[in-house]
Amino acid sequence: MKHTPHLIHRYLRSSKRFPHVWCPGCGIGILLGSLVRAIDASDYGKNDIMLVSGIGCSGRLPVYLDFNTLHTTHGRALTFATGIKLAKPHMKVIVVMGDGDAASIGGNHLIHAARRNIDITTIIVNNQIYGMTGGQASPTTPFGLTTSSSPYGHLEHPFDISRLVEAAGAVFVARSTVYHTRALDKVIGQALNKKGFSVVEVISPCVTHYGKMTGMNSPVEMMQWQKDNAVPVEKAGEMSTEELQNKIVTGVLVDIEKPTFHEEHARIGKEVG
Ligand SMILES: Cc1ncc(C[n+]2csc(CCOP(=O)(O)OP(=O)(O)O)c2C)c(N)n1
Ligand code: SF4
Repeated sequence: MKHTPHLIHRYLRSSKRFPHVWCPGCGIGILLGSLVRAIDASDYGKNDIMLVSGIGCSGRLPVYLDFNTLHTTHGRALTFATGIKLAKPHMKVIVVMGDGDAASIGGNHLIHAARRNIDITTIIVNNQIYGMTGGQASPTTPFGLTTSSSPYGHLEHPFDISRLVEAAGAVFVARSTVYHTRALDKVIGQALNKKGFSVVEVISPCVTHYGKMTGMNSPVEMMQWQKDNAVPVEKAGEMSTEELQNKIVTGVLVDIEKPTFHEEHARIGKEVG
């Protein structure tokens, strides 16, 4: 790690933006720590980074971090980020979204950014619920769960976000929980160093809504749930579909090479002059 002043002073807008809005026991602050450590360990300086978010509890994250930041509209973070990357290709563009932001209203942008293989690192904070607006079902909410918007049980089946972006063409896909913090630091670092569309799905506890609705009434219980149910991808390969029910498969799920949008664009530019 570089010899820098303490990370809090170096990367947080401590004097301007705190106290933060997150509930006690929320996982988003742990992710913030992982992101800062991964950036600090990388070759990117503060001014190389453009951090973009939409709206939601997770969307608040760039508000607290002292990079070039943009807090955009719900579901549209990737569209702003794509524009920034096209205008400033030298910048490291990082997007942070909630599962609703990324896979519901922003789902179309997510799959097309992956298909396009634009060089953006996307962090999706999957707490399996709409946190900010009071616990409505999202595209990752389990079937049958009672939520604010499904008082008789959720009628829809959830997306597997990592598999969705893999199918759409992302070149790097990893999943971690916030409980496994060191592993999370590592996969974020790997995603930052990957050229092309990289995604880290972060399983994060929303204690206030998801915890309440699933009967996990404390941050400790939610952390225990992550600890007990995470299965490294290598081990998952030896398990049956039944054994993997309700498990969280973690680690690097996809790591492939493919030309990025910019590389193809530059190639055509040379060819046509
Ligand atoms: C266009 C638009 N539609 C709806 C909303 C209301 N809204 C704000 S945040 C949010 C969902 C938040 O859930 P998620 O994206 O999963 O993030 P979390 O709060 O759980 O981190 C919604 C529906 C909005 N702000 N803008
Ligand atoms: S509502 Fe949920 S996701 Fe939002 S800050 Fe509170 S615990 Fe975190």
